[in-house]
Amino acid sequence: MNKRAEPGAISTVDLEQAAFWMPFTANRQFKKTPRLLARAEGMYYWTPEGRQVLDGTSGLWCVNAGHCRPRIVEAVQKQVAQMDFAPTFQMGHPVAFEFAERLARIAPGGFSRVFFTNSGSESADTALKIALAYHRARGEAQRIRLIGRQRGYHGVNFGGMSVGGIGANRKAFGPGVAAVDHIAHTHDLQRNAFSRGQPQAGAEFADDLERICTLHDPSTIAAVIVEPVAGSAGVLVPPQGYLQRLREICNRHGILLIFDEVITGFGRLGQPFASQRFGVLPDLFTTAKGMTNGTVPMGAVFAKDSIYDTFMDAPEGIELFHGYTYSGHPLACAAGIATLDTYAEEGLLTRAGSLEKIFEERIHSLKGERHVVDVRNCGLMGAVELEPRAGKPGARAYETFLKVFEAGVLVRWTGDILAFSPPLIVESAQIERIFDTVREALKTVD
Ligand code: PXG
Ligand code: PLP
Repeated sequence: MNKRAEPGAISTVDLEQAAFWMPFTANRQFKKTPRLLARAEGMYYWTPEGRQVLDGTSGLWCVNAGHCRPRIVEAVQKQVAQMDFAPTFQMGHPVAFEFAERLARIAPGGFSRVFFTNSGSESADTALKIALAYHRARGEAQRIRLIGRQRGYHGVNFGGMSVGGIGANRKAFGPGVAAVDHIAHTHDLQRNAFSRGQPQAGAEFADDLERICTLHDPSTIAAVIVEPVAGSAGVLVPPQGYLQRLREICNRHGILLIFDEVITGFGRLGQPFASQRFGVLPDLFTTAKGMTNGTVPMGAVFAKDSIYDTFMDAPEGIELFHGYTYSGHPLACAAGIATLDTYAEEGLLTRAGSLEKIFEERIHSLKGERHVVDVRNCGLMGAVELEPRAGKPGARAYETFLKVFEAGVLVRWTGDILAFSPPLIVESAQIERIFDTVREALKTVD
């Protein structure tokens, strides 16, 4: 930006020349008609002009306890003044050890090891690398194939992009990592439109993994990575029995199952993790986002004890040649501990369970509104899918998103889908307001 303005008072002229190359954004379009957020507290944002906006998306699926929670703010302030940074390669600091212990305590039994990263993307790449190195450590170095799922999102780094299944995120970037394949997604509007919670039909989508096993020889497959509920692709809830079946097939062939819990982790589905809600345990799972309530970037991979133990069975020395400068960053760990305290004090890791029925009633009340071809929900995650406008995919939902924002509610737009994931502190009147605002907007969108 050429001119320095007061914070929050950036003019449109400045923005059109802005240095900030924005992520996943139509830069030129945005910079002509920007939407800025300048302040946040609890369930709300405020624009630089002081307009209040109800947060229906937890920022970007991450601010699970609501914004600027005092305990977290204070913990970060205190930590930055005490020790800004310390290495975790061949050195350590107490707050990283403490946070890992606290995380292991809320994880499913048998997941007592935590590897720190700085984002969901890094968590995905870390989990894939642990899976490959694990098989190698056990003398199965031929297991090199990584299997993702159509419409999956595992971040934007090379590994996660490669197992990801959203075409637009891949097509500009070449072939990605070698030896990757994808199983079918589970979205089936014909059989499952307007399902409440887990759809009834479709456990057999898991059998697509058998097809891949036949194609490649299962003894060459290292891991399968899926989101328990797909988020980015528009809240695709697993059909009843699907995850169980995927687990069985992985067991049969010695394939590791990785759950990507970057969105589903930390209470989104009414339990700390989706594996606990669905009663299906993976071998590794990835997290980020809600781990620090979005305040300081951080992610983690949780490993089953037997996986960690396999690495520790090797001769003494560095067991895993992997890590980030900022793995276990003190500010992030301090934010994370205070986040877990806030979750515990307010019962937020299970609160989605008690709100789920209200959320389900309100979101499904949009059935029958113009353009709505599906409504789906699980925990405090939901989506409304619109009929695409002929020849203009995504345009109708984008216009709806803009109108909803103008009416003071932030929701998430992705293709022809609007997605909802409010902070877990949301009250029922606010849930009502989110969906009433969408209903009004839909009345005015062609
Ligand atoms: N895995 C999953 C399942 C995710 O949802 C990532 C990995 C990557 O995390 P990072 O922290 O590297 O962004 C994610 C992130 C959207 C949207 O439009 C979703 C995400 C991020 C940004 C936007 O729904 N998910
Ligand atoms: N590139 C260079 C030149 C580096 O020295 C490092 C880390 O030392 C990295 C990339 C990786 O950075 P990070 O550890 O923050 O992921």
